[in-house]
Amino acid sequence: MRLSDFGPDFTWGVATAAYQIEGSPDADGKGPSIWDTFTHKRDWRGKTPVQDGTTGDVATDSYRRYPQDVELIKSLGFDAYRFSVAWSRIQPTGSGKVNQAGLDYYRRLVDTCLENGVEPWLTLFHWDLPQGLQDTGGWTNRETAHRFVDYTEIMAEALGDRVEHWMLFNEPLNIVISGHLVGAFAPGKRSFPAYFASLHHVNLATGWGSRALRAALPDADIGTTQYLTPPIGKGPGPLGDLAARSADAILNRAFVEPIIGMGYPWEEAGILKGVKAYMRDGDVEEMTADLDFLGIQYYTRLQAPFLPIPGLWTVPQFGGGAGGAETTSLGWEIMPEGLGMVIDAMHAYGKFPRLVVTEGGASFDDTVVDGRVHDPRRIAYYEDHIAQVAAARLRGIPVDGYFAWSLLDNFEWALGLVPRFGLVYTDYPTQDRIIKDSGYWFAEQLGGTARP
Ligand code: IFM
Repeated sequence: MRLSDFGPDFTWGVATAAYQIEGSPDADGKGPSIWDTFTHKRDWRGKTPVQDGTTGDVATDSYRRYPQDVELIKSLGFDAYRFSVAWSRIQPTGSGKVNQAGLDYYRRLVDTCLENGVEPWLTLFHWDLPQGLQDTGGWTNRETAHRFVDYTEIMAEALGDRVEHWMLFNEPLNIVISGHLVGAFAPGKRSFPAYFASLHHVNLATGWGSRALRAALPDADIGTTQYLTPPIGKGPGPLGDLAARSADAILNRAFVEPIIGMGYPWEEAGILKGVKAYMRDGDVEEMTADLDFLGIQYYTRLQAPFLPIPGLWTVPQFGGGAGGAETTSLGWEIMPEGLGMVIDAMHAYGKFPRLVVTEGGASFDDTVVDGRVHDPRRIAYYEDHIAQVAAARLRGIPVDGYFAWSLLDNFEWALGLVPRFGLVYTDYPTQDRIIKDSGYWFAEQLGGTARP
């Protein structure tokens, strides 16, 4: 299989997110986000919630180095760049007055992409909620969904003339479960009420935001992205099946089904009935989004040591490879066929006109040797996962894009700077970018100019 076999209408892109790459946390009037607050928190032992104690204060310094990054994308042969906007650069407290300097930054970034023949794919929300909104409850407050609509309208008005592809949310699962139930991500909440409320309000914001975008930009290509996993229960026989079904309801269906008009799957996971306390009449219709595509983000399957009692459930784990399967440096099982499974599952709803793989990638312990980074396992990872996309297309499923996570090594949230997901190695002390073999692999196939 060659990447060119996918034909000229298939989009090949790379993805990043604002907090993971930009740095410059208070440049040009930016307000603090919940990730600025979270990464600077200390517990009584002086420990931060980030494993290696780092923050996104500098990250890959892309707020200042974006021209170089866009040139890199072009040299690797990609035709699209998926990035996110830091809401608190646009509205420093999350509501009210617009910060023109913040808007200007994204306008410059978009223009630089267009000048380089790279199509901008803009994600409105990739987890960095303005702290000002967190101070009034964040996603546990229904008002935040209204503020998201205001922000969406501001962005549509500012960049709608030059950005065609829009995504509302990045992986609501991580906002809701990692951020409000497990507490491993900002805002670090650990409560069932926070989980239920944030789940519902993010789903509501997806419906409202999609219609606001459509009204402002009738010709735009509108999507949203979901973290998806083919959960496979650990228990034996029927108990394992029960665990798998409840995991599927909690991890996948609770995020996908509300936005396609199906409401919450509480018949499979009774615990989800907790959402009812936050629902108002008509919300099932309100959550239903007007989408052109669903963005699929797939990395691994989550192991589900779920208690096999409907409604009772423990936190899913990133498991080591089952039966000795290969894992990435984070211990995530490498299971390419899982991508085919989630593509099939999303297609089976019959509700998404198109599917796009908006993220896929792997962290390995890359090192620089004589100026080169040899990462054959990442190349194999991409080959095997992209083969799943090719197979899905042969089954007649309209998957028409693939975005590699990530352009360059960056700040991996609660794991800090240690994990390396990039096609390009970031040497943090110097901020030098070194193209890895996987980057050259894409460049060679996509007609990019980069060569070792
Ligand atoms: O780095 C993240 C990204 O922000 C969202 N999707 C998963 C990636 C790897 O963990």
